[in-house]
Amino acid sequence: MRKIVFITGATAGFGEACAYKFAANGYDLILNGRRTDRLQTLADALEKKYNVAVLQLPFDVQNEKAVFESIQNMPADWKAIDVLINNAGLALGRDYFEEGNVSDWNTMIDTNVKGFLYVAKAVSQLMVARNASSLRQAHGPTGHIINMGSVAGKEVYEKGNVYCASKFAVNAISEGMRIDMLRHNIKVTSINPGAAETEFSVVRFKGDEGTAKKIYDGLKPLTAGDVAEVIYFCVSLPPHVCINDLTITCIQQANGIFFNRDIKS
Ligand code: NDP
Ligand code: 8X3
Repeated sequence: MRKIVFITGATAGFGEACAYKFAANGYDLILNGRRTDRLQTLADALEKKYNVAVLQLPFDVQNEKAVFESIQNMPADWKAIDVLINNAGLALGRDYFEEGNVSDWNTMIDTNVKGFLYVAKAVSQLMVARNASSLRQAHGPTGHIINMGSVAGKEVYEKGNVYCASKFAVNAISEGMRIDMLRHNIKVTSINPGAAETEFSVVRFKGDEGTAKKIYDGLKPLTAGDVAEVIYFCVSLPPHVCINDLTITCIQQANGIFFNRDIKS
């Protein structure tokens, strides 16, 4: 039976690693991001290597109209989405609150909270519509939504203020979705990674690669592949089992605040 995964933020980091992991396991893929050149390169590579079908769906998750229109206008045979990986997001800046940049705050809230909500709503509506089919119900859950949280959504750290708030919001929305999706037989899993070396810190520090690298000083951080493995594990469990909330860090990180940077593991 055909399986479809929809991944936002697939042009880098966790999203790209998930695209490879799910393609390797036979999923057809709907891939989103803003950088269309990267989407094209990724789609070509996945189609060639794994013989899967890829639908490129470029949009900015901040653009409400683009999100809803793009998802509603997908070809009908792509609307039977099994898994949503609601991953697109970013941090911008790491400043004391009173020195924070309001434009950075707006972008983080518009992307990590509002964009995240638009995608979750548009895709969950499609999953709920499928739930009306008794044929699908006979095959177990009618959808699995993976929301990308963070350790930053579990504890607030110094200079994390608004980014942490956006991930606390993801956490609260995941809890709410999980309750409201119960009656639709849809799983909701919140994944909360700690430090992982992707493009995340380069974006956060606006291209300052030196500062971005310092974040991982003395650490062997998570890789995007580590996170993709865990996400795939959550999705591949039996139909009646749901991991609701999962925090994953490297061995040198206890939570959003405490690290042991002395050991090179
Ligand atoms: P990357 O910067 O490597 O990737 C971010 C992805 O999000 C890119 O594909 C980017 O694509 C996409 N994206 C960003 N803004 C938008 C937008 N407005 N519309 C559509 N796509 C967008 O970071 P990560 O892979 O590390 O981060 C992915 C998620 O994981 C984020 O939500 C982040 O907050 C979270 N996270 C990251 C951790 C880390 O330490 N790396 C730890 C915990 C959570 P494009 O630019 O092409 O649009
Ligand atoms: C990304 C992890 O610790 O930089 O969400 O906030 S952290």
